[in-house]
Amino acid sequence: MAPTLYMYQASSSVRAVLITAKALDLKFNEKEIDFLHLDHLKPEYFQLNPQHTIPTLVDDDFILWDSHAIMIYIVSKYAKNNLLYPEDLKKRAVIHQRLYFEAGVLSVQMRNFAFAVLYENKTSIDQKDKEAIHESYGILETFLEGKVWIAGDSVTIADYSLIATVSTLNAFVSIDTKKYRKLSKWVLQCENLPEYEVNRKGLMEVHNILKNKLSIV
Ligand SMILES: N[C@@H](CCC(=O)N[C@@H](CS)C(=O)NCC(=O)O)C(=O)O
Repeated sequence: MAPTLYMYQASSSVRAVLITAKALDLKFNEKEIDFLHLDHLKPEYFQLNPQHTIPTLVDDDFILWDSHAIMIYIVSKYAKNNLLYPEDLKKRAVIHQRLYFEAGVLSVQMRNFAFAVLYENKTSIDQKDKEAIHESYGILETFLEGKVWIAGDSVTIADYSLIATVSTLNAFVSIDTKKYRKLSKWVLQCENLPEYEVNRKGLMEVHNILKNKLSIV
């Protein structure tokens, strides 16, 4: 039976998992959670995931949340080869470092401004939030030093995780294409991947949701 994914298209964490699944040709039984109406805070969802984050995966009797953990799980279980998540110790270590950067830095920066706009009625992105995002763009630029993709010379789940968030941040705090040439090129490369297609709908959704509240976009 196909695994079930509890999801909300606009979420970058969800989109990272959807891009990975698309690359694996894996179909989910998709269950949309109405995030804006706080369905993720309902008792039924708490029972599934006490941390009440989206996405959550249910594969038979196995329940897993956190996009990074889900991506590693589906790639380990369903990939026909190890290209997206190489077994080589050092390659894998770099992928993990990039995933932790997404989890611990980038997605926190995105959450800071998105929540301020959604729940604190801010109509512009705070200067300090913008500066933090620009600093992250600079760090991502260094990740790409001497590399074609974010963790090496071929596409991995680190690209999928990061592009879902970077594409969202870029819609609100533009990447300076002259300053961050490698990063800009990498974004284009990702956009040209066939699996990137599934990022577009949710990206448009989050853009529309936040754009209506922001006076500057
Ligand atoms: N590290 C988690 C973050 C997931 C996350 O925070 N998702 C947001 C939606 S984009 C969420 O569920 N927020 C609701 C909450 O934290 O209550 C992941 O990668 O899955």
